[in-house]
Amino acid sequence: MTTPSGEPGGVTEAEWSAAVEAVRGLAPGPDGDEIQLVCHVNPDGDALGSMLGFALGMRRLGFTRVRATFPGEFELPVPYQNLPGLDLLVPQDEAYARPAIVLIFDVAAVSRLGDLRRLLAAPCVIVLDHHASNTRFGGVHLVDPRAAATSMMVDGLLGRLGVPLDAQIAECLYVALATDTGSFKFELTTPAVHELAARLVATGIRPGDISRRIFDTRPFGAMKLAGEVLGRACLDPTAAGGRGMVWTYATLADLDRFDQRPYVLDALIDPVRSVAEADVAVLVKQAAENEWGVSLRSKGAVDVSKVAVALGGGGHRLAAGFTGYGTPGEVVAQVRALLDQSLTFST
Ligand SMILES: [Mn+2]
Repeated sequence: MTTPSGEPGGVTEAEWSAAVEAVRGLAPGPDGDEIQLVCHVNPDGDALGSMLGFALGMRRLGFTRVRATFPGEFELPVPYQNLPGLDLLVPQDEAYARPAIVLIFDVAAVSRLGDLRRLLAAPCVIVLDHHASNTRFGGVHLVDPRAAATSMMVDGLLGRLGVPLDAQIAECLYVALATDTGSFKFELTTPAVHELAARLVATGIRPGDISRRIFDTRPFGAMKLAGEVLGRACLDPTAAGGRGMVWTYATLADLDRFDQRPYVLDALIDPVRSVAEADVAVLVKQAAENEWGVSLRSKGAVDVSKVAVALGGGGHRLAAGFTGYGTPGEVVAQVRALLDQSLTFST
């Protein structure tokens, strides 16, 4: 048996069986067990797509008491406002009080659950994730750091539960897979990723329409905002032992000036990380006064998950994040100080 990454290891057969048996032990129907799904704060395409795809799968199995939620303000980025299964999504204060089972999607650490960490008291907690920094909280761990997206773990579990992929489930899982692989460009884009994508597309979903909606549609103001944020980028060629770092920042005042929501900033890490003169790219996004959400990317010389974990966050070797405090300059200085210690090879 292989894992979703297509290689042996990762998730054991005992863990898959524990998850399957936990779900099969639940009572379906309108008087059945309450099933609570949760993903991380500020949910991205993988978190939402994986969670909603699984929620729809549970409905197909006859479970009617299924709710999905995430911590914090109940606001979805515009590109995800057409996902199938959104009727199963509720604000965090409408999550079940005492669900029989909790399934957690794309969450590497309890800090990403906010007030919903109370759900960890449920009798059964299953964690589906692919972050190398996963702290192995919860009861059953379907965690494979070599999987490109949490949606691959969802596909593995739905398959073992006998749920066929239909177009609605497939659209959710495709959005998850396409966003976490950067449209099938990142290093974990394995044969298993394309094999799953092939099965998803075979259900009749339209990848062109989905990609246009998710990746290639933004308000005019978002484009103008991007111009300003990219225009103030700084290049530090001596950082990371001479491999270089490029960084920029965006404030809440920037968002206000162009009347934009925070999600429009997420895509800006891509032009920043394309800079040839820098291995490391940093995007510092204001969350509150003196509080910043920091995105880190590496081309390979630096393990940015080490930097993120050292600063209280997490992620993957080439893509990670953390919450920073102070001014953008102070936050970037903290990153810079850790970069030399996080080089993955030296020349
Ligand atoms: Mn993910």
